Amino acid sequence: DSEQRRRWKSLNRKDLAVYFIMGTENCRGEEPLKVLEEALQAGITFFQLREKGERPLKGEELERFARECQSLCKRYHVPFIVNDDVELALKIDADGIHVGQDDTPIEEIRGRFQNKIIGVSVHNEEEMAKAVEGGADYVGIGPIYETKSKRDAKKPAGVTFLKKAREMYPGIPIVAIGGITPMNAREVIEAGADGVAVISAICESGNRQQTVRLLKGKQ
Ligand code: TZP
Ligand code: MG
Repeated sequence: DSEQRRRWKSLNRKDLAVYFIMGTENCRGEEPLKVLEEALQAGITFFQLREKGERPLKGEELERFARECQSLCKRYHVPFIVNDDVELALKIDADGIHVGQDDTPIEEIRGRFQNKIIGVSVHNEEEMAKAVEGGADYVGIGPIYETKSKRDAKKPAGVTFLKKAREMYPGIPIVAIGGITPMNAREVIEAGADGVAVISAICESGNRQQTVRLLKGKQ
């Protein structure tokens, strides 16, 4: 419907080109804010704070860190999205929230995120339909390839469902995730993704400028 279309329009599909996801556990001893700033300088177009793992920041510490990430993102005009944590996202006025299938259902959050971006992870047609009908602004599809960054990740799915999702929903912004690197980014874009969501490709890169450039499909 028209309301749906307006929301899709407000999120520019190009904005998803290089969607960086990070939490303190992904930075392997490097200063997380330095990793984020280098990624921003390199030209990431979207950022999601995903604080997980054995010793995640919590409470005030998490809030302080989230606000620091947020102000860096603001400086570079990059949307700042919070993974899972609805209350944190609202408290600090993040640009949006990303939820998986085991998180708060979209119907429960839509009303509280009227003017914010809602992303949903989907793995099949049924989840996709629910997300789109529920008002998701974009969907994440994956893991496409083998990933070591998500403990409970499903088996790599390849691009089959991604292609199908693009055919079924020509207008919805789609980001592909899971094991994406400069070597295989082209395959997922050709399959219909608007962009690539990565953790390790950027966190573990020795040259973030070059990695981001390559993820954008440039030489
Ligand atoms: N969801 C599906 S795969 C994944 C998430 C959060 C991890 C992606 O990390 P990487 O290092 O880019 O494979
Ligand atoms: Mg989740």
